[in-house]
Amino acid sequence: MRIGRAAGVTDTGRRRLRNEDAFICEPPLFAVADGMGGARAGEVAARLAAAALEEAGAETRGEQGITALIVEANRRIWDRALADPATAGMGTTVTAALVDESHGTVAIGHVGDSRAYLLRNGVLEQLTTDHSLVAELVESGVLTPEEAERHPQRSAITRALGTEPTVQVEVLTIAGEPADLFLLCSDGLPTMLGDEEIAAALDGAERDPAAAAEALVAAANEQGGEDNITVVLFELAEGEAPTEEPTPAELQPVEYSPVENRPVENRPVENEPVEDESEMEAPATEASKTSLSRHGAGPGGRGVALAFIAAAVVIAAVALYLGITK
Ligand SMILES: [Mn+2]
Repeated sequence: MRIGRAAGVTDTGRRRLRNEDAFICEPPLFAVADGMGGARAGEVAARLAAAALEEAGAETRGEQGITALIVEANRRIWDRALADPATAGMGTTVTAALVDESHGTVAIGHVGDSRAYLLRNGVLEQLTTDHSLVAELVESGVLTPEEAERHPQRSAITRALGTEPTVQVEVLTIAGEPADLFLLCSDGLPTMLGDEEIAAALDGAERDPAAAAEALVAAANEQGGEDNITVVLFELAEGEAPTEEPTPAELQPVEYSPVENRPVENRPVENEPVEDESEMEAPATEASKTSLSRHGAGPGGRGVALAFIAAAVVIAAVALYLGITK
């Protein structure tokens, strides 16, 4: 499994003066944060959360990894609020997804009422449960989901990042399937659009994340745009995450071949056996997909030496086979 296309958009909406949402769209990490607090504290909280999450390293994985990131974000916002009275009481939601391409899983962590959805086989499913007053009232049977949507306290959340010294993160893991389309969003989207309208916008954009993100924001604004609107979309795709080790079949070190008329290839010749799982980890950014490889950036010396030996063996075998050795 690998990450396909991805896109993120944030918009102030039509009623708010400022945008207190923030997002991350840096494969394999995706997140939405919806800040709150007086003055500009909401913006500060959301951006602190995003900055903390962006420090995820290649070793950050799974539910434990996403939880650690969110707990650290909470600590930073809490510390800042203590140190700076102008931001006292600030907080933010966060909904983050961390894709593990080698295992084909998506770990999702969340706090507050930003959401994660999954569109699979044409069916849109809400993956997260809001940490909100109305969600709890629906859970306990006091409100119907329809009543919750119109409730005046529908934006009151019961859990936030940065408002307490510790935070309880809710996590879940999805086993990904090819063509899965994940959507992370702040409450400014579902407040304005029902699930059917969200699914329709995704279909209308033919599931292209960039087009779908724009379509969702436009649709939410058409319905009134009462809040900041942020959407992050990413798709999963068939195939392996790009790695730096070519398969033996791809190993054709022709530049040393005595055989003429073979096409020259610039393929990496590194063929070190994979021992360390971390070497399989491919940074899944667009940049890394379009760049040739990380050739030479890894534990290169031994790999290159082994590759040359492998190349010599292949050349000798080819030469013997073709009967052109002296
Ligand atoms: Mn909001």
